[in-house]
Amino acid sequence: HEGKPITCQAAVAWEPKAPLTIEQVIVDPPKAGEVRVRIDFTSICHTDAYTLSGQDPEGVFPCILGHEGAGVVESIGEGVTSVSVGDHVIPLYTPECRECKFCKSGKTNLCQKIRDTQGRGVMPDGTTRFHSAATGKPIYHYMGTSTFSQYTVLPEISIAVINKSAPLDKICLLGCGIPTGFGAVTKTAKVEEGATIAVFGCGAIGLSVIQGAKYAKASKIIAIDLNSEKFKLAAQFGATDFVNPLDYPGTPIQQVIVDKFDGGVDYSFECSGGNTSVMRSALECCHKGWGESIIISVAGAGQEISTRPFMLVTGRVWKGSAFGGVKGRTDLPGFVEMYLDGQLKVDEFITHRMKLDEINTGFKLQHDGLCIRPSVSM
Ligand code: AHE
Ligand code: ZN
Ligand code: ZN
Repeated sequence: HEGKPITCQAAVAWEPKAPLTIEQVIVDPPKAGEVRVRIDFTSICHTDAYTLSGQDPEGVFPCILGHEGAGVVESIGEGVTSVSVGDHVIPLYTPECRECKFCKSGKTNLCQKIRDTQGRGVMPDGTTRFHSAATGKPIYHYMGTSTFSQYTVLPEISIAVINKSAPLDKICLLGCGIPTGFGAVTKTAKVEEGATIAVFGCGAIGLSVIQGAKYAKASKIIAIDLNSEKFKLAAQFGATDFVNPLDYPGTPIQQVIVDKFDGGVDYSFECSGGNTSVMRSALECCHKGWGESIIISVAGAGQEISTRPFMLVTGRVWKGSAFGGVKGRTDLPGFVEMYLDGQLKVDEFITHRMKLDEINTGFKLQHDGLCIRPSVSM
């Protein structure tokens, strides 16, 4: 059947640093291999703010941001077989084509099938499905997802089909933050029972790391943050020890961790929101001979990390992780089941609720230390 364009509301980022404007956009029907999804809920991740700030070298404007959402399939394009109308879905900014060199390697979740076009804000055929209703001007996609629109179009390989009984206002968070932290522990680091871990930053990603470390039965989970108010939530998620670097003026935090915790941790996770000196501390607080540090957060264009090579020569390992090493179509339905079985905290991340037309408030709240994630109703 031939689909028609849909006119709906979206939050449009016309230029870097400017507030998003809520306006009518036209969303074209899905072409071959594509799916149009009605987004019911979205959240906001720091990466949306990062791109809006102008720091993202891949940022293209005007665009519709948003990559942590959930919704229902409205229509499918020609040749789509793995997704049906009415399916409940989570958009994937890391697709899973199952046929590219990366997907077949068994070593990474970083499918590269459509990475080029996704990074340029267009669909795999090089065109956009979004236009301004007022002027007809094309609007670019973002991270292949653009969840700040009531309807969005995604490649079939960028969709995880999930259990229909899961509440979309909650599990929209499984689009980025929760799997990113949890997977960094269980898939990237493969933390084993009894290991000690340190988490730098107790935002949504840090809390997910803590949750993953508890799940993996780590023996010590050290939460590190400059805002001690965050330790209460960190404790609820399973952190066992708490360190505020402000309590140790003049001593590098890596030294504090090495001294206090028997030579350092087995694994550290950097969830600082892109601070490269924290990345260095996270590496250097690892135990000599075997400690591994996982970089999770995104640093701005031109930023670099450094350490003394001696740190690596003497057995520490520096790694990174995107979307927690999670293969979205294969693994995300399982995260939803874990949540439904009461084995994965999700509700506890939601500190605020708002409507799409209040989304700029959601961005402002990110600077409030006690906002973890908003659930935004479309
Ligand atoms: N365009 C950015 C890329 C930033 C980046 O590294 N993004 C992460 C996801 S952040 C989720 O909140 C990622 O998955 N990267 C893998 C990839 O292929 O981009 C920049 O800085 O250039
Ligand atoms: Zn994100
Ligand atoms: Zn692939």
